[in-house]
Amino acid sequence: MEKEKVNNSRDLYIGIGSNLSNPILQLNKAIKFLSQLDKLNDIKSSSFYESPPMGPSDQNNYLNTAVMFKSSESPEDILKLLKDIEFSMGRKKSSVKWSERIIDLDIILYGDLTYESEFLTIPHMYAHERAFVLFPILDINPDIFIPNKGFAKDLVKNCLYKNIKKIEK
Ligand code: PH2
Ligand code: MG
Ligand code: MG
Repeated sequence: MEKEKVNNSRDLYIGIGSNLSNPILQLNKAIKFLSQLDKLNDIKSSSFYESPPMGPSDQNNYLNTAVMFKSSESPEDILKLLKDIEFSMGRKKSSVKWSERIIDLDIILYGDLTYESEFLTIPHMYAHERAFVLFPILDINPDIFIPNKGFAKDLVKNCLYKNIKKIEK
């Protein structure tokens, strides 16, 4: 049983974003929460990046980062864990698409898995076209491949929202 679990483990990449209440603090807090989930393996994290908001422009710039750790949980269980962390960090529901948020935790990639349900699509539906997702995951793994899309290092050349800069953590 235990052996099966180990064999099933995949590299889980989570994208993290915030544009409210001291985003540097919020990203660090989210990384800490995620590190606590990952009891066995080291969590890898990327640099922090600042970019203008995609979506309504009457909101602050975003900070984005990504983490990677090995997991063998089901996609839906991971989604639930992420939602729980978002809730405990004070994320409020909004009816406005792409509105400001204290924390956003998205499953970007889960090894070579492709998964689709009513609630969740893996790889993340738009990861391949967003600089604020691609730059962080490339920091962690320059050879990262997005199933059905291509190598992130190639995708980043033609992606959207390229007005992005690395910042000090
Ligand atoms: N996330 C959004 C909406 N807009 N803009 C940037 N720059 N970075 C984000 O992570 C982001 C966004 C909703 O998830
Ligand atoms: Mg998001
Ligand atoms: Mg989200």
